[in-house]
Amino acid sequence: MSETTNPGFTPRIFSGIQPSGGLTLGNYLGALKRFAALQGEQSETIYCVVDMHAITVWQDPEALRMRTREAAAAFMASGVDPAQSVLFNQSQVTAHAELAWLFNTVARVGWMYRMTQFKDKAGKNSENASLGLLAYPALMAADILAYQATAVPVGEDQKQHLELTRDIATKFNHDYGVNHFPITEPLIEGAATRVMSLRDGSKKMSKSDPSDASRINLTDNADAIAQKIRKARTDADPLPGTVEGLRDRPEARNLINIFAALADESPDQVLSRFEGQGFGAFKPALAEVAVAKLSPITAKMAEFMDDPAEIDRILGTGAERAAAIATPILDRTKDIMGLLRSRP
Ligand code: AQP
Repeated sequence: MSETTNPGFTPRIFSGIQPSGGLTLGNYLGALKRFAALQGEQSETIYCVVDMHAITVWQDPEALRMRTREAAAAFMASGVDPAQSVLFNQSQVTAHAELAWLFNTVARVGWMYRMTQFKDKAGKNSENASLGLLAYPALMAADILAYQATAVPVGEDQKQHLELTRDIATKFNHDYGVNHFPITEPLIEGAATRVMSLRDGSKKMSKSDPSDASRINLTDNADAIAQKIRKARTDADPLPGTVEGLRDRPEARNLINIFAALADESPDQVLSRFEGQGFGAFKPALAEVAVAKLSPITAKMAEFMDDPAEIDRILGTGAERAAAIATPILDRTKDIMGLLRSRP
């Protein structure tokens, strides 16, 4: 797909996750699970713990370092192999910040104010939000375009930011009369591209939601997973036979989608098995499949976390490899823009 959309560009996949809290089932199904699946296909895969995005909202420094390692552990426990993919944390490759500045001069202020994530996170007091929170999508565009990535696997919530990345690439190419940046394709696939909160079917499951009961963390043990699913908000009706019957039942639809994504089935296949049954029967089955899929990941994450020095080494080596790809692309961007480079 990316070859036809972006002729002349090496097929390359980039994606990242913020270490702004412990990772959730939403991060797993919307992103991590697919990162591993995309390895070894025709494209190069580059995966990043985006710690500079996390600091757009205040983070405790020691906790941020620990969560950066924990996110890297989650990537590897989900099947990302640092020998096959480039795995690193964003702040170790300075090209991201430099390119983000260049993109701050290309992107328009109005584009940033339209981003729903900014509106949600800044809330009513947006004047008091960090400037970084507003400019976040320019850094995200830099993350992607520093590698001239042709495709980005993400959850549904990141679609608007991806469109802005495409707008920045288009405007840059147009303003400077070049074909320097590809028009990156979003890869939003699977039954659970938008996992919702277990407490409110209209809100996405999020690592920074104040309610721990709203999400399943990748570090939760089997009892915690089963308890959160037992307490998940639902309705009193039995399950229908097809997804059309879930149209006005967001909480029920969410649990069916989660089951389908975990079991690698379609939502209709899941419903055909549970048609006519209530949540008293469905929830224990969901808890079982969730524990079966997530427990091995949780256990592997803990093993990686037993050796933080090794995680640091892997991220450092990954950063070297990432910088080797990004630096020439950044240099060429500076040349195109007329920024003098004469440092030996
Ligand atoms: N609920 C979700 N369903 C499907 N995919 C999701 N992703 C996040 N939440 C869900 C996907 O995970 C990747 C990494 O996201 P992120 O951590 O960079 O930022 P986010 O989307 O803002 O995630 P959170 O958990 O909501 O973080 P906080 O609470 O810090 O804002 C992305 O591909 C995203 O689509």
